[in-house]
Amino acid sequence: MPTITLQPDEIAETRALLDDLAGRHASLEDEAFLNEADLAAHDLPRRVRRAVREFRLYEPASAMLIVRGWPVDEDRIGPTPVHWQQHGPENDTRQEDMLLLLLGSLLGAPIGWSTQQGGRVVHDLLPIKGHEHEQVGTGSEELITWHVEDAFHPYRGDYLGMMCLRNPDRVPTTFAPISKVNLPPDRMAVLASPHFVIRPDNSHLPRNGAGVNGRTPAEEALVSKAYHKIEQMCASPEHIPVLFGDPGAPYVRMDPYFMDPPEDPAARESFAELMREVDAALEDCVLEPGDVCFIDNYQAVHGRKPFKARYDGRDRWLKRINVVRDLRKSREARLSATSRVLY
Ligand SMILES: O=C(O)CCC(=O)C(=O)O
Ligand SMILES: [Fe+2]
Repeated sequence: MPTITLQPDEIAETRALLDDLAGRHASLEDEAFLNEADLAAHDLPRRVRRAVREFRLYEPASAMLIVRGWPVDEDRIGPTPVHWQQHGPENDTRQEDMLLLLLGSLLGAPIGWSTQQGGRVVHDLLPIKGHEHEQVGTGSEELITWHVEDAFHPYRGDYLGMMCLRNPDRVPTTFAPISKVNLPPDRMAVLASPHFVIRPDNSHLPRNGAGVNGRTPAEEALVSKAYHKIEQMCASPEHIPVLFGDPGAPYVRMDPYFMDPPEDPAARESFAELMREVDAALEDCVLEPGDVCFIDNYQAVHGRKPFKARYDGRDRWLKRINVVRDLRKSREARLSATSRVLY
C-alpha cells in the first residue's frame, strides 16, 4: 500500500501544532475547531501535505494512502471504551482525533451523520457487547462484507479516513481498488446503467446511533426527520448504476450486503461477475497503532475480517471520519453553511 512514514522531525512539528490546537479547543466536534481545521492543516509538515494533496489531485488507481508512524501514547488514550458513548476522562484521544481531522481536511470537509454515532464527526470503531453479530463497525464476530462507505446515500464521503489506536490481534481491514476489476465492455455498460438499488446499512438504524443525551427538542425533531428519510430510502430506494464516471476508469458505488439481485438478467449476471472479480482482488490490510489510512470511497471498497472481542480494555480501536470534497452539495441537509452534520 502507498505509505508515507512520519520522520522524527515531522512528528515533533506535528506535535507542536496539535498541542497549540488542543490548548485552544476543548472539543474537536465544535464548529470552532472544524472551521479552523483546513487552515491549521497548512501547518502540517510539507512532505505529508504533498502526499495527501497528490492522493486527492491525481486520484491514483491504488486508491489508498497510509500516513504511518504517529506515536500513540497508550497511557494517554487509556483502555478501549466499552461503547462510543462512554469516553471517560481516562480516554484522551484529542491528539489522534485532531490529526485525523487535519489530514482529512487536506482532502475536503469531514462530515457527520445525525443518524450515526450521535452526529459526531469522529467515530469510534470498537467492539460493543451485543453487536457481535451486527454488520456494523462496532461488531466483531461477523465479517463486514466489502462495501463503499454509505453507498446508499447521494451525499456519502469521497474519502474514508481511519486512524488505528490499537489492534493487538492484528485484525485485517479488507480492501480492493475497482481498478483491479477486469470485465468486458458490455458488462461494464450494464453496470453503468440504473438497474441497482442499495438500502441504508444498519449503522444508520436508531438502535445503533440513538440514545444521545443533551439534544434540544428542536434537534430531536430534526433527528427524527432524518430517521424518517432513512426509512423512506429503505422502503423505496432509487435505482442507480454501480459504476459511473469515466467508462474507461469508472468510479464505484455498491454495498452488496444491502442490495438485492437486480431483476434484469444481464444486470444480475454482470453484478455477480463484478462481485467475483472484487472477491478475487480483495486484500487484507492490517492497520498498526499510529497508522492513518485514507481510502478513496469512489475508487475502492473495504470491509473487515471477523474477530473475537476481548472486552478487557485492550480491544481493537480505530477512529473513523468521512470526508466530502464539496460540502455545498449537501446544503439542504445541513443547518448552516458551516455545519458538518447531515440530517
Ligand atoms: O474496522 C475496519 O477496519 C473497517 C470497518 C468498516 O468498514 C466500517 O466501519 O465502515
Ligand atoms: Fe466501512
